[in-house]
Amino acid sequence: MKINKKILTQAYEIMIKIRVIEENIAKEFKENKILSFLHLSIGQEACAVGVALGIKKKDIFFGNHRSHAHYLAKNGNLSKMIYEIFGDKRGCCKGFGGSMHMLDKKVNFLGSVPILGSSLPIASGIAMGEKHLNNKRLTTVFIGDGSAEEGSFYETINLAGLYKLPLMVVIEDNKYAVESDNVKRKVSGYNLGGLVKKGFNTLYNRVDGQNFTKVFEATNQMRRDILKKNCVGVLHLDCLRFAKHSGHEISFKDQNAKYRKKEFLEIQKKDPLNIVRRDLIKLGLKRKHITKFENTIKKKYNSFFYKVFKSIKLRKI
Ligand SMILES: Cc1ncc(C[n+]2csc(CCOP(=O)(O)OP(=O)(O)O)c2C)c(N)n1
Ligand SMILES: [Mg+2]
Repeated sequence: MKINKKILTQAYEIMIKIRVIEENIAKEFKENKILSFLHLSIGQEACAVGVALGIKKKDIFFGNHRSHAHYLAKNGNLSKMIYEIFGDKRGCCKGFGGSMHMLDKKVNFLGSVPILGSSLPIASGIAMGEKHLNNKRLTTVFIGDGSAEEGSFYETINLAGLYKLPLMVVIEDNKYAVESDNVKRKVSGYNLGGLVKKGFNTLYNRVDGQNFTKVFEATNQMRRDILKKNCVGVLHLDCLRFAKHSGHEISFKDQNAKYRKKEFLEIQKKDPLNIVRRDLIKLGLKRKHITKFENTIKKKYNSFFYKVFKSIKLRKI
């Protein structure tokens, strides 16, 4: 499916929603209002939204430790996510899970699992069930580049490939596992695409994860190929996390991120929201209308967040 104004505007709204909600969550984390760890998706919104809009509503999602964007992109219940993060019993997991354990069956978001790599076999099991029920549903599982180094990744694409399961593994490659970069972690010449494509004879595509349109189109194509050819697919998205690995720090100043100082200035130039804005202009939307739209959406989700937040009775430690 080709991109059009309607899809791009919808994507822009969801991406702004994720950004605004996470910025507010970050503010409250700084004030010690959240008892669990916090991994923000800020900077990586185009991956979650591009994949979510590129599949079908009936398809299934699994997330990881950094899944606010996956949950919201799949249209998970926003108030229940906010309640969950703050440990309120009205949360999507009754407040027991927090930021890293979210689930919303109504929208087929079957869970975020923070133990790296562990969602892969769970997602394969679900994909096997779907195949036997002949539901023509795709199961998508998001992992990071660090998690793609876990044995479970290779076991999964082998076994799911053997059983021809309708499974798409999305790798959000932000180049870091905590503060350890790709180069330090891998043998020289490590070629993930080659391993997946040639080594495991698996469908593989690598695109710019900062660009919503590219992610959307690649997802759409991969979904069709997986269901038509009865095979597993790996979608490799190059992306940039603006936030610190864990915690509330988003800006360069706050972050004091020595491990990627030079790179961070470049990162800011690839804001996925700006890329969608630019594409909307290319499709003929007027700048002043886009600005008005942005302000309306920001206001809407800022007030939504604080309405829900104010109703929460925070737990005492
Ligand atoms: C099995 C396991 N080992 C270690 C951790 C601690 N841990 C949480 S996130 C993370 C880094 C993950 O990196 P990556 O998969 O690239 O995802 P990103 O955080 O970059 O999104 C680590 C080591 C964990 N959750 N599970
Ligand atoms: Mg990573």
